[in-house]
Amino acid sequence: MTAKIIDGKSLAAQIREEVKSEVEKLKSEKGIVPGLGVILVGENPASKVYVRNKARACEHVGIYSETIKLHEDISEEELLNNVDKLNNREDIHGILVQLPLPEHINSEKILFAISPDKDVDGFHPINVGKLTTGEETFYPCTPSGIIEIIKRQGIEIKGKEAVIIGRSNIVGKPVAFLLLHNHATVTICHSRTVDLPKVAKRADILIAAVGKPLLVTDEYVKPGAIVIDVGINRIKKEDASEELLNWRKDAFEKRGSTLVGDVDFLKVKEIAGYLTPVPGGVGPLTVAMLMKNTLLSAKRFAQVK
Ligand code: L34
Repeated sequence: MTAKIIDGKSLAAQIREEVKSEVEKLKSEKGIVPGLGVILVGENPASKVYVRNKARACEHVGIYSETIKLHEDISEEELLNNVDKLNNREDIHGILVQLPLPEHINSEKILFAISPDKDVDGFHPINVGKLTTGEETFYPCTPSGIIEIIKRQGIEIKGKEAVIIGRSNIVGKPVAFLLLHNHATVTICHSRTVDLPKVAKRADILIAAVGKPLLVTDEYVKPGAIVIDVGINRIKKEDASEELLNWRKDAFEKRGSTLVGDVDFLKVKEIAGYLTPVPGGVGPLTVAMLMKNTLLSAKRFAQVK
């Protein structure tokens, strides 16, 4: 069996088109343009790419966006001031502070300072609480992107065995709740899980979100399962295997490195039913779901259903 490779870019483009037409409607009917404020601290090259992708997507769907670039050495207090300014602006409906933040800053403190009504990342404890009880709120973008990927393959989640590898607050835990609300039987695995391959192999829906390059091999995968790869790991040429060097020849020649997921793509595609690639899988969905959340926030402020 060879897996269907899921094209995250085209799914994201579909979602963007849906958001775009709703944004146009909100503009023409209510005169409201959704606005997103993104705060980027420091010079992390991956964060810069992701934030640029978010700004581009906003432009595409007609959302106003502002990226506030702050110096690596900024104090916690100054960063909080910047968050507060966005909290108080009427033209900004969504606020996002790109993670990771520099070591000297308490990320929790910053995320908790974002108004829960503008928290399009869904990281504020009020919104985390609502997610766990199943109330409508902003759901974190990567987890809700994963649910969209599964549903848009025409796969029913109800009654399925879902196994998540990774228990982070950003992906593992929230995606577990979303799958549970969709009536999957959910298992969360982590570094202390005994016999991980055996547990993973139970899954009809397997989600890898640990940040360990190529961890999930064919031994972890039940034939026909849908495998969602959330990991984004940059591998330098000197650390790459012979197989990877051949497979990603172009990337290594151009940049001296390549991106791989937590899933050993070449092995797993021979056994899975569906598989997301890295790049071009979950990443673009994360950005698309942010557009959806920002639109939702603007509609809420305008009290539009
Ligand atoms: N606050 N911080 C906050 N919210 C988030 O939702 C994120 N995340 C994660 C990191 N920090 C965050 C993102 O935005 C991961 N993430 C993210 C966003 C976009 C992409 C990947 C991760 C993305 O566009 N990926 C593309 C291109 C990858 C590349 O060329 O480097 C892809 O095809 O995977």
